[in-house]
Amino acid sequence: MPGETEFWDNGYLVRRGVLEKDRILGYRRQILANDLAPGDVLSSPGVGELVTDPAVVSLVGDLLGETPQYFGDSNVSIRSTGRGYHKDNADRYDPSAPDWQNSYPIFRIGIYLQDHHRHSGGLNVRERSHLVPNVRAGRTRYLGTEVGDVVAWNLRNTRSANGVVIRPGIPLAVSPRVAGRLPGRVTCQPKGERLAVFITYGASGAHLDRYIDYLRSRTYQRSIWRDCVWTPEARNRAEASGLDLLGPWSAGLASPESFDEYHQLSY
Ligand SMILES: O=C(O)CCC(=O)C(=O)O
Repeated sequence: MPGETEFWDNGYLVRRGVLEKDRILGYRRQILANDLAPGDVLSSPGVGELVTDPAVVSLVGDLLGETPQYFGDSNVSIRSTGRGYHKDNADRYDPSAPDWQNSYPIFRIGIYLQDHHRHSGGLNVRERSHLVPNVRAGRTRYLGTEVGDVVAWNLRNTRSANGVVIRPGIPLAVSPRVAGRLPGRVTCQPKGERLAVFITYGASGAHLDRYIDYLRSRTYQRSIWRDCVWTPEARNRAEASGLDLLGPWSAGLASPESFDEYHQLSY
């Protein structure tokens, strides 16, 4: 198995202090000023630099053990309040489906633009849940990230947004349902608006082909792809950091049908 054993065993990894705090706080200001282009993250000047960042791409390349592929699956999450255990791979609950036949080299990077070590709102992950095709298994862990940290998780991993830290600063690894019932007076409030950048990378191969086919079937992703504009400068940055760029929309998006909700592809 390529890359860090911890990542492939647990299904996620937190790498501390990968990015400069001041730079991340600058992106935070950019997002709060609503200075974002439509499309994926790479289409935005400024924060789009995260997609091609040499430290991020190098971390991803180490975990994959080969050249990372980027295909326009990324977004800036602004003030999300949702919770709920979920996976994001193509075949989430079907053990016989292709996604579960061997290791799954597609994962997402999460960069949280505020503190979640002493403040609620961090990511909850279920340990080793990338090995089970349901969202019920795996011990829940709260990831108390700080500004500058980078989280990587396998897309088969089960997770939930908006975890909680209780007073005076103790992370609480509880289910989304319990988290949602805790009275505000016992929890540490989030530090300002909850902002995060999510970027998906993968290794070339059948899993990635299927994941991209799955994305073609999702309405939200087709609309992101329609608005993608990758400047020559962004492409040069990708090349310099060793990232391959794919443009799945160039093969056309008119068919097949697209869905608003999760829908498993046939196989
Ligand atoms: O908002 C979050 O922290 C979780 C997002 C997530 O699960 C994802 O983008 O895959």
